[in-house]
Amino acid sequence: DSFKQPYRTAYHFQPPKNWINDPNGPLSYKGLYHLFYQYNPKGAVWGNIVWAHSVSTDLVNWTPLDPAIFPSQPSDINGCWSGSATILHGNKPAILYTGIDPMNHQVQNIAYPKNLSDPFLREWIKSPKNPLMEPTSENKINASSFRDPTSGWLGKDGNWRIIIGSKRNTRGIAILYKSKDFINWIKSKHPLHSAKGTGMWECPDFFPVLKIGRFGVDTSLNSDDVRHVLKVSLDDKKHDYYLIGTYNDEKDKFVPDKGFEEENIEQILRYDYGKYYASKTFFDDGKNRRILLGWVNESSSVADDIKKGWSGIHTIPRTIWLHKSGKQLIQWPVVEVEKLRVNPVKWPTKILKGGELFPINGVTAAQADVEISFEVNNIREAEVLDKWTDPQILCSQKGTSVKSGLGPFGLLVFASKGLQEFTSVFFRIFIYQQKNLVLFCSDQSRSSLNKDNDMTTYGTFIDVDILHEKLSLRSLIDHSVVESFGGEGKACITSRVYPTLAINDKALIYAFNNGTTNVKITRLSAWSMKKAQLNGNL
Ligand code: DQQ
Repeated sequence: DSFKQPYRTAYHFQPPKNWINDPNGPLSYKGLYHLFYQYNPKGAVWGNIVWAHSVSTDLVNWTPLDPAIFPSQPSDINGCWSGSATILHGNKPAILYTGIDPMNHQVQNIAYPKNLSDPFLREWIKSPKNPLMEPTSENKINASSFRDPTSGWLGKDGNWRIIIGSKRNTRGIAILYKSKDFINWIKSKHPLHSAKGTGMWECPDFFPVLKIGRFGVDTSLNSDDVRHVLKVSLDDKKHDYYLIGTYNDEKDKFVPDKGFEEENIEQILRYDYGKYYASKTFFDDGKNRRILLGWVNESSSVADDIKKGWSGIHTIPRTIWLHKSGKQLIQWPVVEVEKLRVNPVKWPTKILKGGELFPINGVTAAQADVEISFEVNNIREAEVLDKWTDPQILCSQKGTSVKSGLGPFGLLVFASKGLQEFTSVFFRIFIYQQKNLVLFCSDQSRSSLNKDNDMTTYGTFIDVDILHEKLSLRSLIDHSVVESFGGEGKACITSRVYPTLAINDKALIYAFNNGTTNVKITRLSAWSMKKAQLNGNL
């Protein structure tokens, strides 16, 4: 089976077959995690969208259930698109989602569990009052740009609030609605936030993060102890961007510290600088953490997706919190994924000379978790960068084979024995305006001999002070996905690759340094990963 399907993942979420996209309505209820997701029951391309449903006790092993929400009313007869769950008073979950009506208008609907004593929440019933929110000539909402309601949060006035993604011309908008009872919704005159030139805001997410510490907090909390995060999935860019700021709950306005309109879009933070979209968080009250889920599309051709019969996976759920600088979020795979680690391989401190390549032996290289840390001296050897350049462009111009004083150094993953194929995840150090600047790249350009794949290089700058901090990299490697965390979770890059030679037990992992100056590996820990119990993958 793995011979015919070398790209199926062993521990990244995916159903047995067909198309999947956005994670929807994640929630924790009576000791179970619920994941819903956009799913086409009829094929490996987008269409016929329903909410498929899986449950888990640990966010790693998943049990499939029947689809929870599927077209059944006029208000969703042409599709059940993305939405979110809210836990209402009395521990009652409710789901708001976008339905596509007979006129192909986007409207918002509600569904409730039929039986609250079923921890699996198998059956969902829809309100006869649906749609609860719709575009009208009065509210002037664009009927093809009105979707993806967030989880609700309670204001101090006792009213629920949600936002819905939209646009007016090219201005992206988070439309705000308020309700006393979660059924009757009133559109606010002013959006929670908007920004010109950003296009349609899909799958918005809005939540508080503690100023200090790693714990998550309830979505309704607003106090001096928190900042707020607004995430939007920009349809035009196909990336998830986030802003950190203040939520003024009297004016119902979000004011970002650095907004889209003040900054160049390349300067706005992203959850992930690779292939990653339509993410959503939820508060896990059992473990006091905020969990982020995201969709990773294929990089293969549609013809190949149809041939393999599936398309789309989700990332390993990530715990997120605010970095102590207050300037960015930190993301780290949920600790539960470490239960899959077996057969650890550890190295003593090792000098990696310029031009050296060491195989990391003893792990199943196509299904592994690798953590490596570097110490860099001789900072003066770093290349000088004269003018600011888009880091993704810098990563593709200065790929794995381009030497500099300091870097590239990092990991080669999915490498074939003769290096005909490899994906490389690396760092390169520059001096820019008298300071060190760390570039973090994922280079897919040599990942496969099959050139029908999208092999775009990804990259970002990463805010690590290499004089005082270690420069770390963790990669979760899983058959056709590499999910990399640089600088202890300061930046993430997820990529999809489809090697033709470096598959299953033919794959290798190396630590490499293609710069001219030595770097020191201060830590190398690698594990083979067991298969998770995934849907249909038991
Ligand atoms: N996917 C859903 C939409 C959403 C988009 C449709 C984002 O609700 O805007 O499958 O990937």
